[in-house]
Amino acid sequence: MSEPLKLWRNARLVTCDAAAGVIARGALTTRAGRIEWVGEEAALPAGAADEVHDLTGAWVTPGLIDCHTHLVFAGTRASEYAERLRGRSYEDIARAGGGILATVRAVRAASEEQLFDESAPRLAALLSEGVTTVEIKSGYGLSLADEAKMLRVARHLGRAFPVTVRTTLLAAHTLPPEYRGRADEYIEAIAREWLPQLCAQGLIDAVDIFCESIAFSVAQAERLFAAARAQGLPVKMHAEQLSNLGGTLMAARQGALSCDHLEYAGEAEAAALARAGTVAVLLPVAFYCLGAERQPPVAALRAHRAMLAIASDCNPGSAPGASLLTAMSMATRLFGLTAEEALLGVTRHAARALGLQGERGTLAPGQVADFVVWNLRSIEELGYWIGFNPRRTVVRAAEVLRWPNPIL
Ligand code: DI6
Ligand code: FE
Repeated sequence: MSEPLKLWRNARLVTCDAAAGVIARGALTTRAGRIEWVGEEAALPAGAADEVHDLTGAWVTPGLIDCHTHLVFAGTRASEYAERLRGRSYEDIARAGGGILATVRAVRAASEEQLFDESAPRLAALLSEGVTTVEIKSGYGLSLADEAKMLRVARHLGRAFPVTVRTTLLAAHTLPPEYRGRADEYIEAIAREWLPQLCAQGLIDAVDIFCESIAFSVAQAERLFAAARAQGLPVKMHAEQLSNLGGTLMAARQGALSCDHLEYAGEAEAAALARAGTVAVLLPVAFYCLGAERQPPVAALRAHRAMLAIASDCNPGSAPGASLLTAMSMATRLFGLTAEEALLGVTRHAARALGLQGERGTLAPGQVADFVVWNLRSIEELGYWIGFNPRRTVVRAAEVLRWPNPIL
């Protein structure tokens, strides 16, 4: 028996395909979890649907994509936040053995089950806002066993929740204490041993590195990227967050999927990202919580037509939060993005940042049928509400998720 044809009618579709692509009186059909047809309801192809959903004229967007999170972690770093409020810097705390290494100690001490239980509510919070795809990085294990543990938890979350999880190996997040003074050897261990083993276990979809004076150099990133390429894995970079080391220019040259943060990037980086089709991922929650002053070069990125994405960066240090809608609001208010840029930043461009543009991020025939029905009067309201959730219905692979969902 062939799969049922579902008709979703009476919708204001924001396809995010060409520009934002609004179809005021739209409809779409789905079959076997994919979109078959999208357009004006008046132009609907003839033929009876097996199931009809009247969306009552509501706004519909692609399922949201959070393309940069560190949401698997244990414990909190609220005491560091309090120290930063008193004036201590993020770098100073990191150099004194706190920061990322504080979370590494907590993650190493946690069982796989504890890690899952602590991380699940953060994922649930994102899902409740209409996130249907989320990237989750490792990077708080910093040993082969503990990185594998984090990645297994990420995969497990993807099976336990109605969401698509893409995992990223961020073993090169900071130097673990066992390798003090031996950063090149650490990168070599990841490149030669960890990457091939974790890849063979099906635990990684991409490779990331924190390129920064308190983390790793451009040359070390280049070495790691070569190893990723040898495994057929795409790369991305935490680049130019606290200073300009030149990571973005190298990553763009190597065709990275994305460069993320970018507060210290400038005109040259904007041009390089645009030329390479590397997505500029903006993380305004980290900017906000660090009390950062320097802004990513949004005007230059726009002028060069670089693709902009927005993500939550959910992590215990610089971005303690699990709200992509809040990140959208911050990207508009703090960084000056337009409502349309913000929407594309969590749909089409976020999909690109994960290499998923052929599957997700737009409402178009052939794409996975992940979409959100919103309680909104205008689509600008998406980057407008803070701490208020206008989600009505989430449809994942053409199935309606029921709320209250027992696992959300
Ligand atoms: N930049 C960030 O903002 C996060 N990682 C990174 O490289 C912060 C991670 C943390 O402080 O735990
Ligand atoms: Fe990050």
